[in-house]
Amino acid sequence: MGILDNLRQSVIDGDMNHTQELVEKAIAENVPAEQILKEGLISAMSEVGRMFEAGEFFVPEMLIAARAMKTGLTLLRPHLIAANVHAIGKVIIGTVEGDVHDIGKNLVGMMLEGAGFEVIDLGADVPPEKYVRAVKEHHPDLVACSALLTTTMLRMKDIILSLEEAGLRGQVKVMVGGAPITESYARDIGADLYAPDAASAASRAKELIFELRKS
Ligand code: B1M
Repeated sequence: MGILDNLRQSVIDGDMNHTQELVEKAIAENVPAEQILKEGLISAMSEVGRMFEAGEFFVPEMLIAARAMKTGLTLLRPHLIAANVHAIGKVIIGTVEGDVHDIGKNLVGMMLEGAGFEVIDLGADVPPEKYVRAVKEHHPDLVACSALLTTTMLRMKDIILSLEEAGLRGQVKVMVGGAPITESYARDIGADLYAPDAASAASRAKELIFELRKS
């Protein structure tokens, strides 16, 4: 097996130390940063997403793999910047106001990073004005909102309304998710995208971005 196959497997196995060693080795051997990203880290996370959807992986395994991926990405990031490698899109993510649950949101953020997105994490308990400010500052392609409570899921609609009021709604797509959210709720509040879990959040966001780039 080549170094990138080993790297891919170490991320799938969630072996942070080995991932770190292999990224360092690949950089030292002058493997292009973009190739390390695509064939090592992104390829691993898309396999992790597939395994999760197939019921072969559960949340803990996915979290551990995502952490290994993040370690590798942190080491690789300066080399990607130096090589002028761009992310496939930019996402602002947060858990809505009044809600402190952030484990699912963090996992969604990590899977999006693993799919090649730049992710700006606003944290938890994020009021609509903070999303609006972040959209003005960072110009993302996607605003991703997570909610875990039936009481706080209502705040998602406020975020969409605030983006409309600020004249920003046409510039960004909105993705919503979290345990109480359904496809029909997402449609009712005017969101563009819904995903039931972190793996599909990454794959659906990627599909949407490719559709947008085509049109
Ligand atoms: Co809370 N809590 N909690 N809690 N808590 C739930 C959500 C609850 C279902 C437990 C229960 O009663 N059975 C219940 C909600 C009931 C309801 O509204 N229907 C509940 C409650 C009531 C509360 C409090 C009100 C309790 C109290 O104080 N009386 C309180 C609220 C605090 C607040 O937010 N203001 C509270 C507090 C907490 C803790 C702080 C103790 C802790 C959170 C710690 C943290 O996140 N840092 C906590 C926890 C851990 C849970 C449970 C046990 C686990 C949540 C979790 O992390 N799951 C939860 C019960 C449960 O879910 N079994 C519960 C793992 C995580 C990976 O899954 O977040 O669902 P999840 O994310 C998934 C998908 O939903 C999806 O992808 C993820 C991974 O595949 N997803 C997205 C999530 N966001 C997405 C965004 C997307 C797309 C997909 O696109 C943008």
